[in-house]
Amino acid sequence: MPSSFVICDSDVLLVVDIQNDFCPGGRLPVPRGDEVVPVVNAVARQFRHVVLTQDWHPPGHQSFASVHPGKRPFEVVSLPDGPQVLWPDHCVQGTPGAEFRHDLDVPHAELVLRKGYDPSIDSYSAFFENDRLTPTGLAGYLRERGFRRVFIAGLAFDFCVRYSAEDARRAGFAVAVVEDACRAIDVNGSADEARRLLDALAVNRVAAESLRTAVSR
Ligand code: VGL
Ligand code: ZN
Repeated sequence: MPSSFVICDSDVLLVVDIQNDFCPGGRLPVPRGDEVVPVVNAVARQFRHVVLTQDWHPPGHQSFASVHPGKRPFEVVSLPDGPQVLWPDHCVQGTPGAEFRHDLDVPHAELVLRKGYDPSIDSYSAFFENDRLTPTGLAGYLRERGFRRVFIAGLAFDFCVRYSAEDARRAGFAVAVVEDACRAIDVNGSADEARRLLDALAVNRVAAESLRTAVSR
């Protein structure tokens, strides 16, 4: 694995779900999730091309424990598309919790991709809903723009970052996760599992300080 990465114009940074509900004080707080914001802001300045994702659920989404009688958040149920961790209500469309963190500062982001809007299915990955079949259109967008490498940062490392990295790899992109620009929820060992899986898929796990910008820009 290279020890530093020179960022070029065919690279894109995917910033995953830096939203109020995933930060302390939110409905599904990722421990120390707010700490990634300054790191992400600095990393994003090294990229010409940035895409932001936004978890964007309708009220009463199937992933919410509140719609499953007798179930509590973080319990796992079996849904038609497989096991589903039940979450507290979060990132409900149009609510303050679904807004980007106030200190996220990436004005040059070129696309905001919303996901999780189908009431009947969750969408951890920015590329596919959790049936792993229904595309969001992001792979086509990135290909059409000519990007070859996808760097990923944000929340949560063990869910939306992990699944997005996996699908980006399967879609044929080279992928690196900027690990210190991510934080994990860590339910039932999910953070370790995510690290193992990314290694198995040859997804680079890199540190923010190992990124360099090509001097020509
Ligand atoms: C996420 C759980 C539920 C995430 C989104 O952004 O990782 N996790 N919805
Ligand atoms: Zn969600």
